[in-house]
Amino acid sequence: MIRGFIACLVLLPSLVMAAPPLSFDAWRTAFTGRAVAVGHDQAHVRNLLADITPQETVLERDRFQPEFTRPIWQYLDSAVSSLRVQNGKTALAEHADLLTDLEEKTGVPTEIITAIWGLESAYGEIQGNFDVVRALATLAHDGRRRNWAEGELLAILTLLANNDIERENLKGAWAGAMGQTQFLPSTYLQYAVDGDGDGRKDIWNSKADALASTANYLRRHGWNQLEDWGIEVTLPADFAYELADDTVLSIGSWAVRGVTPIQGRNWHDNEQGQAARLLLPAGANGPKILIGGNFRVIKRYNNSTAYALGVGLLARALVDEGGLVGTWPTNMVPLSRAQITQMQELLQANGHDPGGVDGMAGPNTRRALRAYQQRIGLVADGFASQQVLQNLRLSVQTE
Ligand SMILES: [Ca+2]
Repeated sequence: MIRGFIACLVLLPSLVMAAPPLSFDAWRTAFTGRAVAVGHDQAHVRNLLADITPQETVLERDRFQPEFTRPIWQYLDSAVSSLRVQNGKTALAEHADLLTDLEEKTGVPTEIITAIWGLESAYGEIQGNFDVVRALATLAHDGRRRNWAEGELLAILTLLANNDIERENLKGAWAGAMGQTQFLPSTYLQYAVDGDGDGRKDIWNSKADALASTANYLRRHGWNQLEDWGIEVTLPADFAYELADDTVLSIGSWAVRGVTPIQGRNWHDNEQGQAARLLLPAGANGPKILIGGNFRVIKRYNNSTAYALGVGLLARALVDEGGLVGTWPTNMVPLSRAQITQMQELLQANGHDPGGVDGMAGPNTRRALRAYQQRIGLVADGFASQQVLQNLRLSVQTE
């Protein structure tokens, strides 16, 4: 908490400079005009925003940038905690008929639907108590994400006009994710379905609606029932690590390069033609997983590798399939934002483009790291470690 507080203080000068140029009333008037211009009823828009005031808590959450990102193994400890597994097994058993029916209709396994339910809302128990209209109006007025937040408010106007839910039930998380599925309003409009057949799509109060909506979302984003989300593998000692992350190959081609399923099983014939990437969530010293299209589908729910891995591993735990065999390098000290920023600057100085300097080790930074590691003869796993930062610092000093 203290560290977060200091980070906020440090950020304050830039926030003051970025202060919204509009008063809240001026924004409300301008937005009402924009909503009416795209066909919404003026009285409805005015009524929706009549008693709304900005909410400071929402802005604090939006501006919070922790100095340290939690290592993926710590995230997974929480995502696949014994409590979440236990509650998930109970939920899976309790709603077996419903979930089996959804799997037959959509091809999405019962345990994947359940795992997403567990991570999004603790199986419906934690949906968020923010008034979604107020939260989105706050973000729209603030301006940093105005277009996005206004688009979500327009979706809410449509949702209310459709009589899908009462205004007072529009509760969710601080950034507008709603109900047991944690759908944004625009996602709701596109993907929510009526699972229990009562004519309404109530992702807040109806488990049948919520689970059917999640299954529908995954199916519509291309879930392939013939493939697993990921297969843990071992790599040969001389493996070309620069193939990690970006390169898509058939599993047959990975096999030719010595990539082998864990525990010595052979590749199945039906796996050979599947397209897959190699995921190294903690670099060469952590578990290695071939991921296919379904991993990408899970990331459409929440664009985070840790989240998708959490869903996949929780799903396996729910049906007692066991976790990863590879161990996490838990003794590694994660890089701070400041260190990642310095690493990105040093990559630039070495002629490798990290795609901007933002203190976050994203895909472009990992790609630049792999190129740098390959050039100087390190294992090119693209993992942002203290060791590679040290190498970069030395490379500058010696030039
Ligand atoms: Ca319903």
